[in-house]
Amino acid sequence: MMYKTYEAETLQKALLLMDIDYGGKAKVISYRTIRKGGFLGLFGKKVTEVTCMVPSLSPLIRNYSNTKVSPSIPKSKEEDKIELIQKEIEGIKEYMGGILEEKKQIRYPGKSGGLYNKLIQNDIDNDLAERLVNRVISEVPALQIDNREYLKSRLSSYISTLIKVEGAIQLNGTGPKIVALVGTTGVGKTTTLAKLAANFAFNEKKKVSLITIDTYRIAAVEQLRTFTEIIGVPLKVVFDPVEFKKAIDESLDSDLILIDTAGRSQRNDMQMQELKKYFNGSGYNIEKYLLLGATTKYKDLLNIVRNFKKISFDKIILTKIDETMTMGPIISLLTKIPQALSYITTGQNVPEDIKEADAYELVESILND
Ligand SMILES: Nc1nc2c(ncn2[C@@H]2O[C@H](COP(=O)(O)OP(=O)(O)OP(=O)(O)O)[C@@H](O)[C@H]2O)c(=O)[nH]1
Ligand SMILES: [Mg+2]
Repeated sequence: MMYKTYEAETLQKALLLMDIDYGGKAKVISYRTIRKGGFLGLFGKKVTEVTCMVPSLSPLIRNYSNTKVSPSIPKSKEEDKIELIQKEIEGIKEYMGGILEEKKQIRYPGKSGGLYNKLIQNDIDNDLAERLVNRVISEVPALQIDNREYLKSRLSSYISTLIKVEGAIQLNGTGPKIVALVGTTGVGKTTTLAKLAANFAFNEKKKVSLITIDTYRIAAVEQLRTFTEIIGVPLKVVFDPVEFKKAIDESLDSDLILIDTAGRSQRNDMQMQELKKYFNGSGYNIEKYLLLGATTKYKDLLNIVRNFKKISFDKIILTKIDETMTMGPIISLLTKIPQALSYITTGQNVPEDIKEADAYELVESILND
């Protein structure tokens, strides 16, 4: 017998992972829910850790498990058949890949086919990838068509002209800057707000005030209250648009007023109207930052943006880039909208996991080998 630990967002998922590997042969010894990342135990991601006792070699170990199969276990007929089918599928894939490759070589001369592939591998929208590569081909001198570095630099500067990237929140100098974070549930609004508050208060030595209109979950409000007490920043919790306006009125001596909002489902029109009432009813000029998760699919990003247009957001913050390898979906989106990307969040740690967006870095992340 050996001990093994499984980690997942929920107990159910952790048990499922265990079951996939050991199919009922494992015995749970203990489990606990912990927070990873965050700030002094606040804002971290909840994960469940299950420790179990497992047989030293499981008869149920499958190919998709990370555990290695011992070569000494004899294969059954079924396993032989599966192996044969897998080999056939691999053969078909290779054949189809060859045909596609040949087609692309014809469509994209020289090294431009390779760059097109790179864009597609990084989940750049197909139409956009074609448009970008065709544009590069049309402008590149014939002698340079086999020069990958040259093509790459042309492509990189072309993409950079299509996307808008701006740096940090610009304070007004006179009077407070008012910034609200909006977005779908769980995208990272409160965590990002905490990062911004701590950075402006400590690094920039600015007077920061926080207002939250997310009063749906008591635990979330309490977490924010504890955080603001630790960093010495005032927090106002408001329940309606009248209180909201009053809270801003009372914070006008701040350099920066940060507003946390409740997660909005991208399909719920009522929630969007409610948010609008708060913002428009206040009479103040509020800069609205829409948070988008880096792991969100391109189509979903388009839908979220379409819905949040109703509150006419001003800028984008991209969250959780540490959870994905590809920046294609967000770059594709940024070529389609007028709003600029301002920050990128890179993890759960408050306040360090946030940085100003950089167009060059963003484009390089999809073109680099
Ligand atoms: N990996 C990673 N996790 C993050 C990042 N930002 C936030 N999170 C995690 O995402 C989860 C949700 O974050 P919140 O800040 O509560 O999200 P929210 O948008 O305020 O959620 P609601 O208020 O419920 O709508 C938490 O577990 C955070 O630790 C990030 O940049 N990377
Ligand atoms: Mg929140």
